[in-house]
Amino acid sequence: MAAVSFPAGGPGTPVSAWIGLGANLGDARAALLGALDAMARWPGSRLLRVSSLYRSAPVDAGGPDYWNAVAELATPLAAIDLLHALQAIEQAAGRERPYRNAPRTLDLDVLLYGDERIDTPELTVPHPRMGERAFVLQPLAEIAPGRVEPARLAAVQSQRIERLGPFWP
Ligand code: PH2
Ligand code: MG
Ligand code: MG
Repeated sequence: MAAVSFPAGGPGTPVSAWIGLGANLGDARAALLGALDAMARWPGSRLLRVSSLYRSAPVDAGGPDYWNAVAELATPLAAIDLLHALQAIEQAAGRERPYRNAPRTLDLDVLLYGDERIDTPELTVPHPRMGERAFVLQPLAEIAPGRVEPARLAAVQSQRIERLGPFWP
């Protein structure tokens, strides 16, 4: 049976989820802002913190530089419902998936969901590659330093990333 992912307090209890935002096609900054705006409007959910906006070199991917950020969302959604709601925002932003790690108008990843570990065919949390990516670790460390091991951050220092400054609200 598929693992369920209700927060520790039971269904409907808000849990802090950390969402990775990225885009490198079209107006990436506008796409990230639009996604934050959409999440902030979900009934019962609240954006608690949003990192600065970062510009980063593509990692394991081609195409133009990415715009990246990380947001902390308090949400009553179960993890799988959160994933589906994020996918709906990606779709509305014109997301296409021609091949793995293709340039994209918008990518929204569940990085962390409280302290839960989730391993299903559709969703793995913590995000399996987040520990190797400066474009995740640096913005995450900015808003949730306790969730990033300093050694991990040090290990990705060679990846090019530039902090552009605050962009939300
Ligand atoms: N996302 C990827 C692959 N590579 N590189 C950067 N800099 N930023 C991303 O958001 C990113 C990436 C797959 O989701
Ligand atoms: Mg991604
Ligand atoms: Mg994704």
